Amino acid sequence: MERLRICVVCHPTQGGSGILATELGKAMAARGHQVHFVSHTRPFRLPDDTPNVHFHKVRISDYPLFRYPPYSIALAGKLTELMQEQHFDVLHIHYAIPHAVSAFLSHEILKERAPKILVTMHGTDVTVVGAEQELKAVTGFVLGNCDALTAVSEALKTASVEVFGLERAIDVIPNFVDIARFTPAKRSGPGRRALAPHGEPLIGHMSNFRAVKRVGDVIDVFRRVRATLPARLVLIGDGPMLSEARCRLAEAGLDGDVMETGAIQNVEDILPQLDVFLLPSQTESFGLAALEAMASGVPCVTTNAGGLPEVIRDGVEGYTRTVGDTAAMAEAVQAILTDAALHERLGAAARTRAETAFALDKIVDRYEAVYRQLSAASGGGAGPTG
Ligand code: GMT
Repeated sequence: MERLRICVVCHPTQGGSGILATELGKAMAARGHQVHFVSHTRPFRLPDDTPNVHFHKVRISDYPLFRYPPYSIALAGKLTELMQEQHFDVLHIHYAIPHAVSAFLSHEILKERAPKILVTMHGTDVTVVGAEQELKAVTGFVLGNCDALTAVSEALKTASVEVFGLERAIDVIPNFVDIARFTPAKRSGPGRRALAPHGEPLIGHMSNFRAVKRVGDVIDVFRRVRATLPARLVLIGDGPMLSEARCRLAEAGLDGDVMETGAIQNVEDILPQLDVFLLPSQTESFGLAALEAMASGVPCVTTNAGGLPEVIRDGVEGYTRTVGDTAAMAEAVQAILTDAALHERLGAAARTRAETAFALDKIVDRYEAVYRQLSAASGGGAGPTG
């Protein structure tokens, strides 16, 4: 099959949209396609030496007149320049804001010389930021006018129609996980002892520690569980709410029972050591972090917000509870930690669900099919223009 030239735009930070974009790009590169990432910083999970992968940095003006550097315009300029020199078959935009606007602008400049644009909506680009009054009209316009549009869950598709009034095809392509990399086989005695020297049960949370993750609820659930059990908390990642979480843990006298990993690359070594994964988010279009825990054989306790119930079925692979109901979430965590048979059943079901519904190859096939359709629709690539 013909190799594709794919241009990917994403946020490079530890957020799920950037991680999904990076893992998808790497998977496409492993299939022999040429993948060009464009962002202001090299994406978090993108090693320097990946074959078939290229990184293009967007430089941002720091002219003192600008209180807010014009990143959207710089990105549009970079895309315009790249599309003129490269033979891209498709431009894949992850997270609508501001990337889809920049892509639209560069497409307007180059017209038929530009490749077709696929936009993948990830979550708060629709449910939080995209819904802000100042951003809504422009975001809705570009989502309505890109060549193909995908959402990572049915819940996000529904939200995008409600927020923007979209009347167009939206394909739901769920997120995926590499089930060879995230696996219960990596659970080990030394790995667990490094986190729980006295063999205590391990409760974990992984996120970019933004307000939407309700990190305070992670602490409150942990506090409730600790009132009856000698558990330890593992916090994976970094972000604005982490310092507040530390204060809350210290106030509760639990700061000695916590292990912080910071923003690490090898989360696949930590997740399998956990006994429960906690994700009490206010809103979550999908919950990629929970899926990585599930593939690692770890039962999840989450809220039932957004697309989480499409990933974790209540009582099957874990438990989903109402946003803010920390008492119910703590009860679910305690049940899992005190009943070995339940823990084993939920953990095995979580792994099976990751394998059957969200394994990398099947989902990457679906994106590749969209890329090929778009490439064919633009005549098999926009071609270098010189
Ligand atoms: O929407 C966001 O908050 C940004 C994004 C990110 O970069 O962290 O997260 C979203 O995209 C992930 C990948 O598709 C999903 O797994 C997350 O559920 C989603 N976050 C939210 O909806 C809060």
